[in-house]
Amino acid sequence: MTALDLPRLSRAVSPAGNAPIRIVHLGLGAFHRSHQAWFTQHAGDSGEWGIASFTGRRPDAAEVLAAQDGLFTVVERSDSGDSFEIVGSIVEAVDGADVRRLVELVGTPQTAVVTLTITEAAYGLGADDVTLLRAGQEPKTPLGRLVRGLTARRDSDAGPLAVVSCDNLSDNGNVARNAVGNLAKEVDAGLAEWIEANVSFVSTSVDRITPRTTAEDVELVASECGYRDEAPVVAEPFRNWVLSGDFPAGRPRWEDAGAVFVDRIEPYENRKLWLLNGAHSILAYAGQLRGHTTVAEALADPVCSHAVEEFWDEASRHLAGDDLRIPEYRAALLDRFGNSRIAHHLAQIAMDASTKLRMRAIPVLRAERAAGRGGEGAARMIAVWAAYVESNPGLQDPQSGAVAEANQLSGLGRTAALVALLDSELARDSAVVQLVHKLSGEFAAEVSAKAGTAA
Ligand code: CS2
Repeated sequence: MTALDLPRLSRAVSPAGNAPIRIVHLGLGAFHRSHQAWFTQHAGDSGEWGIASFTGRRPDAAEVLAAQDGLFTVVERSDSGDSFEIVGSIVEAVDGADVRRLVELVGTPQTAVVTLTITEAAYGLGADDVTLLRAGQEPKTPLGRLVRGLTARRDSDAGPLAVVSCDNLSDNGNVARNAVGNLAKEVDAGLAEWIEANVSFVSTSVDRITPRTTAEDVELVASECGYRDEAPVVAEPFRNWVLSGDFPAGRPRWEDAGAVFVDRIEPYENRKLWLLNGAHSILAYAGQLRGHTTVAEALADPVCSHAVEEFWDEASRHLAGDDLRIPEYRAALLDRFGNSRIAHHLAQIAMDASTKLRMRAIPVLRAERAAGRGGEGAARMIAVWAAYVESNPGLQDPQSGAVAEANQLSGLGRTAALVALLDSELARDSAVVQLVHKLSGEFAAEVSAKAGTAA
């Protein structure tokens, strides 16, 4: 019997999930499924909370999921083995281009929460959408589409709701508030006022390492579970969700699944963005330059792990509060990154550097310099990116044009132009530019020496 003879996962195979839609999600991808969908399934009142999840640029993920009634398998992958669970909290999977359906759902009082995983880069765009929204045409970006949905909600008097950003940005609730508010203001001042009064922007810190699903994972689910799932998602056992803000129309009891609600999110957010994501970015550029493919491989290389520890020492000085338990958090990260059964590809992490490093390197670099220190660890994160884009000029980035222009320059001018994409003030500080330049040159020289020895 081959996998094709097995029944396709659907409600005929598993009774999981058929809750009424009360959550709308923008950004249907693997992380949304291993995180928010998983937490919703594990809330004590999950039977009352179904998710309608919309894709971003392409319809594919919605088509595959819709063909299996929204159901998918979470493969929880630890060092010692895999466990499998069918998640049924996504009750409708929709092509993001179906703005009509989004408008309908956001416009109904039953919808209480809109969650977002639209990538860090998507909070900065929208100029084209202003024109489209003004002309009454269908917007193309997730936030433009959300603004259209919120217009419908105001017009139908459907009441307040919560928008929950689950992207790796510091202060993501406020970033979302400003991005949505500014877009709305350009289109309709009254709408911006309505949003200000009726939409609660919740800040969150989200965490679960979720590598891309492979053909082997699809095969594994078929052989272990006895059904065919074209869209399983693989994730580490660890998961974490810290939230701060109001839910004026209610929310699932995510705390039953381990989510934590706090008054001040900043320390948790910084801990995760700097220690986990910051280390990821160092490993992505330094690791690939040194010939590694996955996080676990890069971490096993002392040059890379030393750079991570050095950055962690710096970042930790600016993470105050005993409840953050930094030593334990760092030890847990080493375990999580070292999980060699999770093939987390460095190339996936390397993308969108200019947005990511602004959150991951710059705050630590600034804090170190304000304290009278050099900030070598944070500067090295920028330095390895600078070295990486020199040999990989095609790296996906929202500022790829500006990266290419910087690459036309040489020496300190090039380094300053790259730093300017992250922080214009620091780019004018010659000590910072010189430090990044020196570290970058040293790293590139070491890599080519290694390549020379290997040849
Ligand atoms: C990673 C994150 O791709 C990246 O930039 O650092 O996706 C990371 O794996 C998640 O934030 C983990 O929760």
